[in-house]
Amino acid sequence: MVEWSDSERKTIASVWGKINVGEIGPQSLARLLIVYPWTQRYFGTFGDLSNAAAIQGNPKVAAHGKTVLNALDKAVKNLDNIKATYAQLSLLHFEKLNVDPGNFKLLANCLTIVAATAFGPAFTPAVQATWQKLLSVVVSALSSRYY
Ligand code: HEG
Repeated sequence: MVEWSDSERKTIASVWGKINVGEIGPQSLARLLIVYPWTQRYFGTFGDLSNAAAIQGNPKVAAHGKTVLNALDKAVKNLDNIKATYAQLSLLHFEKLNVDPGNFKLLANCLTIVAATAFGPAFTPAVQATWQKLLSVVVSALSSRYY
């Protein structure tokens, strides 16, 4: 069971309140597909992913990036129950989508870099520590139903 201090809870609420889901989501997914191009294999129906500009301008990438970030809202709202919150989503990624769970970590890295760029100096080491703790709990929950 993950423990959250009052200060971590406050940091998460404050950071999440300032996140623009429509920007951070699309940018993070685009970054994943550009920096780790083998992740493109899961998005065969998304159309043109042939270069960085195509990925960044692809409306399906943008829409799905938003979907992913909206799903993170559930973690923020259920900090004490993240594993159960993502049980079904974990099963879906395993059984139906066949996503290698190592990719969750890669997306978490991209989310951190995009958030750091958006927040600038406000993304202090303490904020980064809490943000990455949240993402590691999410990654672990999304991997938890793989068998
Ligand atoms: Mg996944 C669908 C969330 C990482 C590939 N992803 C979805 C959906 C959600 C979601 C909410 C829609 C589920 C539904 O239709 O019921 N994904 C989600 C989160 C994270 C994540 C929260 C990590 C933080 N996903 C992820 C990664 C990959 C991936 C790393 C592959 C590299 N997701 C994926 C694919 C789909 C979803 C291929 C189906 C997309 C579609 O066909 O529209």
